[in-house]
Amino acid sequence: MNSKFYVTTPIYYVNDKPHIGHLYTTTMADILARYHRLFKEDVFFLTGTDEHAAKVVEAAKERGLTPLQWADQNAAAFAETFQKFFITNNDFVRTTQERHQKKVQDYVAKLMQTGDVFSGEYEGWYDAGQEEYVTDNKAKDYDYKSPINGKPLLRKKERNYFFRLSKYAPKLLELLEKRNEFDVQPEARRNETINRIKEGLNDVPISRSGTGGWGIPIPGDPDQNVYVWIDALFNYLSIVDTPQRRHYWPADVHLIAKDILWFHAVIWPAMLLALEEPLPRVVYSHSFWTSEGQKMSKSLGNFIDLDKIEDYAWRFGVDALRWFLATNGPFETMDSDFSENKFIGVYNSDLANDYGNLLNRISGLIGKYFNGEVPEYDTASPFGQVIKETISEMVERIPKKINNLELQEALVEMMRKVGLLNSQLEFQAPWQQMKQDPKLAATTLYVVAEGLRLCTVLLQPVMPEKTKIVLEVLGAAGTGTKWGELKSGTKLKTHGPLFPRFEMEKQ
Ligand code: ME8
Repeated sequence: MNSKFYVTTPIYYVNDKPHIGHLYTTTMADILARYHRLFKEDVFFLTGTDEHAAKVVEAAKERGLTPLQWADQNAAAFAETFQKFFITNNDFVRTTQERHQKKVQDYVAKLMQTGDVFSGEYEGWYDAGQEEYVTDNKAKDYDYKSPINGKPLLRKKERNYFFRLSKYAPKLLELLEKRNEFDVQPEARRNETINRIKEGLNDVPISRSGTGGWGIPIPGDPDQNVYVWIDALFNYLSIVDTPQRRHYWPADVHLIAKDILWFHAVIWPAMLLALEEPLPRVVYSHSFWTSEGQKMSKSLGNFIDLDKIEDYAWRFGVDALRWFLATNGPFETMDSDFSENKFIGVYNSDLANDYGNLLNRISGLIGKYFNGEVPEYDTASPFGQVIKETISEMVERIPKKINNLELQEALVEMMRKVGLLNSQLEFQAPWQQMKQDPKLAATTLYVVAEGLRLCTVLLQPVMPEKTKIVLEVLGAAGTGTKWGELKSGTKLKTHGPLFPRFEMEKQ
């Protein structure tokens, strides 16, 4: 078997339906998974829902439902949304599933045995909305209010089980310096993590009491439940901790956003060290979408919720939305703004004018001058050789970029090549060449069509639906990444406009 690739997304809270942020991380993970499948790797892609939060109990109560009924509805909304957006996850974990709960109890029991989990008492400032204690210094900075929802922080004292996080600080620092076993990316997030560890790590509570039975009981102490964050982090391991799937561990990429860096870059690897498990190779933490220039918020009315996402997909197609998210999203350390104008701009320039138009022109010209059949190609043609070289170089570079998680750069490069093919077509002007040298015109059209095919093969992970159409038009379904797989003599299929230009007036 080829090498394996295991990619995860955060598991999302089920207190509400999915929004653009959830779809974004999951789409990026899907694109990575699809690339690794294209490169013939054994891929496992996991997403799912985090269900034992106290806010699920509250939201369910407001609606007269049990927590599980409410979780069922929203978990289904996540799963259905992901299907609609062509997400190819191999499994969907729900933390209320028995397969997960049992494993979590095993892991906690093991840590109790080794002494890395111990019983104690904790007092501190608690942010109930985030289900998180904040340090005394932070609480003061926040003026004893939640930075997320503005509600007062609670002074809370509880008997808890603690995880001996402090013990693992030196090892974590060493690993983060070495970067060959475990890494946090991008660089700015790694530095942030290192600085935070250097400030000193306290042992952390990993259980809660008084959750009304909603959660996973601590083994041997049913009054206490496993803290929802610890429960959730374990999903990455629990779901592959079976004889058939064990080989996928450790994860190759945990894709998350910056809001949950602490848990993934510090707590999680320390727990894995305590369990004597190998660590994930990379925790990749992207930034945030804002909307129409502001932080997304329901009260501001700029929240990109499921209805809005579906509206975009309906007007422009799922592939167009995937393309926009993938190329204009906050994958690096800067936040990105989602605005309708920007979306339409990207749609028209990349998809209508560049990609869709190239297919139109190629099929139109081959239709007009070569009876719709892919013409013969003179391999000695200098123009052909130049195009072959640039496209082949791109084909070689893309897997490296994908492996290095330079996803946006890879996609931008592909679309630039599509642009180059368009301008070369214009420059070569096969409609003129036809008059003097039809063989030259044939080569021009073959070479540009083959370039389009190769770009399309590599664009499949981002736009699975439209690229399928393009490959079918070119009679090249199932072809690979070698130059020359487009067969002369193939009859092109007819097609409608791939991405019709969107005129603002049409709205
Ligand atoms: O934190 N821009 O779940 P969650 C980009 N259950 N991505 C965004 C975003 C935005 N504006 N808003 C959310 C939790 N996200 C826990 C995780 S994992 C063991 C437990 C995405 O429903 C991003 O991936 O609040 C972020 O990390 C995640 O949704 C948080 O989802």
